[in-house]
Amino acid sequence: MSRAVLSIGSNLGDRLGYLRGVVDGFGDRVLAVSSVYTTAPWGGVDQDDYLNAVLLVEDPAFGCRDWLAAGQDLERAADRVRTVRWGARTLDVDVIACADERGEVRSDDPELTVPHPRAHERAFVLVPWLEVEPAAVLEADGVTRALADWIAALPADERAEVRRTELALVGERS
Ligand code: A4P
Ligand code: MG
Repeated sequence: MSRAVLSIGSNLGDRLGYLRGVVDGFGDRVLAVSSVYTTAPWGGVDQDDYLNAVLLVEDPAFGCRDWLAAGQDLERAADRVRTVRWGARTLDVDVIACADERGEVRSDDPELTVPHPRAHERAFVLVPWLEVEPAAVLEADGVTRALADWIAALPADERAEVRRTELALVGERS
């Protein structure tokens, strides 16, 4: 059994369609889906704005690595081509945090590092995550803080560049 927080993002092609493909792909495993946010690119590469969202997912038969593998399958299905680190992509699925029967998993394995080492610096992860799990906490560099406190610690302009949209990944789709 495991339960994970997934960050999904797209800034190339049918951005909304790729994000919906993740929700459809995970199907019954999806516990909660945030709003869709339009976000300025993070990481210093000149590229178009992203659409980002966060999913909470759970599966009785999955371990944490299964979320990474399933996310990578969905990235491939979205014709993702790996080029520049932090550069434009049709779909990115990142495992932000994962818990199994024994509790929160911590791993510094380069194949799957959880909690995600840069999540606490990324308003495009924290803001949608807060929406679906307001009581969540995140550990980074040995410090555990509530999501709202990590968000408050970010530069105001980075918070302002994460804007909620009326686009929906589930339910009524326009
Ligand atoms: N990997 C290790 N830990 C994890 C994890 N927790 N989740 C490994 C996902 N993957 C993890 O990833 C490289 C390797 O990371 C994989 O082999 C995996 O085993 P990748 O997806 O191949 O490469 P990448 O995504 O280009 O690099 P990276 O460092 O994962 O980039 P990020 O951190 O995903 O950043 N700006 C906005 N506004 N919105 C975005 O969504 N995304 C990025 C990508 C940059 N800027 C962005 C956004
Ligand atoms: Mg990635």
